[in-house]
This record gives sequence, structure tokens and C-alpha cells, in this order.
Amino acid sequence: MSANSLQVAVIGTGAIGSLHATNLALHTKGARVSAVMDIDRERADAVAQACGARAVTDAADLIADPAVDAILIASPDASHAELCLAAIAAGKPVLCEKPLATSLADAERIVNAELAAGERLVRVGFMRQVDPAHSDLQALLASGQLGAPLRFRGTHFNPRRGDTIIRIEGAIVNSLIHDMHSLRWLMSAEVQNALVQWLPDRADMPRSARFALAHLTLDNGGLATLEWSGDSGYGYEVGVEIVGELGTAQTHSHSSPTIRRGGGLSQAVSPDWQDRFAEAYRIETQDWVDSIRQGAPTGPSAWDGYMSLVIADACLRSADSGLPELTRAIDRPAFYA
Ligand code: ISE
Repeated sequence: MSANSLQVAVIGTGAIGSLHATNLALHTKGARVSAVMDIDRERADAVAQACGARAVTDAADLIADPAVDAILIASPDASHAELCLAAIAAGKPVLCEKPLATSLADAERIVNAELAAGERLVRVGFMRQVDPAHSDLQALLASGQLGAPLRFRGTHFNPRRGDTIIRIEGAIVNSLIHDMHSLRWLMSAEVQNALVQWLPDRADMPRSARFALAHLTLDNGGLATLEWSGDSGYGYEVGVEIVGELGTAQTHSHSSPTIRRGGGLSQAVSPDWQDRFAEAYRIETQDWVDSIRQGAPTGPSAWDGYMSLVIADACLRSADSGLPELTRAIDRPAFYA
């Protein structure tokens, strides 16, 4: 690794890739964006110019480049697994956007590759873990003030994205995957059983999803529900409520003030996830860079990425069968204890 700063290559320059590249270039100490990659040359050039980096169109060359210390994967979901495996093969730390993979089998390959490498290299971009609203709730749970957690309720409401139709598979693997990780992390439990129900977005497309509900049972005897919307009608909102044996708590809402005015009470809602989680994304890249400079990545691991896909896999099977489905996971390797 270069003496001064970590040389990071960012793969993918869409919404999340350019956000990470900008955060690394402007808001992260100890790192530099040395290159950005996108198959769309113009888009890569624009982000590279803004970050003082070079633009390339080939990911394999970039991962192998000895001048690159660490890789940030923010390309389309279906490309994550192969890129992550290439980074592990090159022995380079990687921050891989969620989902870690789009199939459980591929996520297992990544876990096995990291085990074979014998060192922690992967962090998965479950940035809610460093979002202050979520980490405050986690600290409250860890303090014991709520007692043992019994019930998790996650709400994840997205505004409609133009004329995009989201399929139930996309709602589960691209979006609800965040809530699947949050519940494992906050409840300190694994999911045993999953039932998914949803309302189609279009009557002629039964797999399209407008609103989805996942009912989950946990191995600590707890219960969870995850509520998802692809058309909130008012903005972007993510919340968690936990019922514990001694009390109940919710994530605090937006940083915007509540206003009483003209006989009414109001509060602004974020328009999108980039706005709502802007601070979390900055904390995440700084934390990632610091941990690598101190030895190895911390935060959500390849195992967490795999286990979130274990839940997604049961949810996908339930979406097909219409019935509750048991999760199927390999045993947790001691490496991830
Ligand atoms: C998006 O990819 C994200 O990661 C956002 O956090 C999530 O809320 C959104 O639903 C996803 O599409």
C-alpha cells in the first residue's frame, strides 16, 4: 500500500458509484480515488475528472493493477459476485455494494474464497449500520434498557422511480436486503422462516411489486415484519421499531425540524436515499479506509452479505410458493465468529 494514502479504484459510476467516488475524493481522509471504471466511457470520464482520477473501461485490469490498493464495487448488482471474487483473488480489500451477490450460491462462493484467502477482505455496503439513527438504536439495545428484543418492524418506503416497474425479485434482492441485514444486526438473531405477500404494481404483471410485506420468525423466538413500498407517494423513509421485554424504541426520524405553524404540524421527508443516508455513506467510506489502513476491513462482512441472501432466498421461494419457507444456510465458519 502506498505510504500516504490508500489508492482506491471505484467500479461503476452510476448513482451510488459517483456518490462513493465523490465522498472518497472530497470527504475521506487517508484515501485517493486513483481510477474509476465504467463501461460507459463518458460517464467514467465525467466522474474521473471530478475526482482527479483516471477513467478506464476494463475492471479486470484495474483490479490487477499494482498501483490500486483497494476496490469499491458499485456496478450493477449482477456483476458484484465476479468482481468481488476477482478482488479477493488479487488479495485486495473490497467494499462491495449490497447485495453481495444476486444468488445464494454466488454469495457462498465469496465466503469460501475469503476463507481460502485466510484474511478478512470484504466489507458489504450495508451503510445503515453506521447511520446515526440506527446506531443509536443499536447502542440502546446493547445497553440492556429495552431488555431482550422480541419484535422487529422495519419500514422501507421508496418514491416511485419514473416509469420503472420493480419486480418482487428486485424488491427483495436489491432493496429489502438492507432491512434483512438490519434485523439480523439489531435483533442478534437469524431468520428461520419467511412468508412474503405483495400487491402488484400493475394488474397485468403479477410479479410487479408496489407494496410488499415479509413476515419472519427468528431463531431467538422473536418475530419480524418488513414493510416495503416502491411508490410511497410522499418521499423516502426508512424506520425501525423494536419491541423489547422492557420497552419499545424507534429510530429517530429525519434531521429536519418538526414545525408547528398555521394550525398544523409538519416535518420534511427526504426525497431519496442519497439524501436520507448522505451522512451514513460518508461515515462508511471513512470507516472502511481507516480499518484497511489499520490492518483489515471491519463492518458488515461477507458472512453478513451471505446471511442476508439466505433470508432473501427464503423470501423468493415464498414469493413462488405463496407459503412460509424455511431458510437454508451453511454452518457459520469459525472464521466469522
Ligand atoms: C437502493 O439501491 C439502495 O440501496 C437504497 O438504500 C434503497 O433504499 C433502495 O430501495 C435501493 O434501490
